[in-house]
Amino acid sequence: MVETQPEPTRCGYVALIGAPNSGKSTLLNRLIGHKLAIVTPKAQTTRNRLLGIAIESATQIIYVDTPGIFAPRRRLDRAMVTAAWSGAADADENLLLVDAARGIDEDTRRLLGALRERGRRSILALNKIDLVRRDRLLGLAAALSREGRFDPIFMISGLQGDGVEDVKHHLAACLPTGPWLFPEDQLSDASERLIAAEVTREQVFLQLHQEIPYASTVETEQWEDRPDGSVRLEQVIYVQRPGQRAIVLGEGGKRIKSIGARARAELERMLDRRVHLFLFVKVRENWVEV
Ligand SMILES: Nc1nc2c(ncn2[C@@H]2O[C@H](COP(=O)(O)OP(=O)(O)OP(=O)(O)O)[C@@H](O)[C@H]2O)c(=O)[nH]1
Ligand SMILES: [Mg+2]
Repeated sequence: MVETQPEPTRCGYVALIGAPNSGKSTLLNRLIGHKLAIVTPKAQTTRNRLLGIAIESATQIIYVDTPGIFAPRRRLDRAMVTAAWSGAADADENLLLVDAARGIDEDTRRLLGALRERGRRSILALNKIDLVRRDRLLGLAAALSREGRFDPIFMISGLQGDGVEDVKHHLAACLPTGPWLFPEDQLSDASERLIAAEVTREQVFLQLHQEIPYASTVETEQWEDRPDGSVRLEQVIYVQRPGQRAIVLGEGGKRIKSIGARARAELERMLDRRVHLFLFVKVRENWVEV
């Protein structure tokens, strides 16, 4: 009789790093198979580290979505860059995303320099391949190989899913053996309250422009599970100045209604239950600088 040994479990952290807007949060959602992280066409959408946890055969893969790494100016920016680098330093593997349509821009160049200084090997994913021709991809992969230690190199579309399974299989095989660190059914370290606030912040990013998205934060202040199965949420959108409050409200409250309607629809989809959403806009000066 042959006794089969169960496959040893594996577990590890994989930091998604890259320039702002390179597609880290889109890829995180694709890897997890759920919408966890908010995604917008604007740079610097992600502000904090967010874990997305997935099981791939015997491996628990803990992905770390990070804010895009860029040259910090304001204090909030510096905190975001610190969050991004600390995510990368603690991780077992770094997965560098490069927007293949944009190529090696200034942000990516700075990031390549910083990775070289740290002397770390990274996995490279050329992302958004749905937007570029194959010959250009090969040229870009060759150029990046000269700039750092990348192994292996994947060509993916986080949005459409191409190549993402290959990334998962690679990670499942290469993370260290060891026990799983989170319960099997846990998807994230973020609370439902935080994710709900992020959904509203996503709408602020999508529906408002110029400085408003960067001058806003959203907090879920009340979360009430109702006996009929629905949930009642009160959230506050904090801005820095009274003029910004007026813009978020919009003429006759039109803008805030539209933000609330979209956020509510998205929350109902994510939570799979009815949502009553109450939004308030308050001025909290200088939150960026505290
Ligand atoms: N065409 C295409 N667009 C993509 C792909 N991945 C992401 N995007 C788009 O790129 C934009 C930025 O995506 P995000 O996932 O928010 O990028 P990010 O790297 O998390 O950005 P920050 O959090 O701001 O650093 C969004 O408009 C996405 O829809 C892709 O594979 N193909
Ligand atoms: Mg992001």
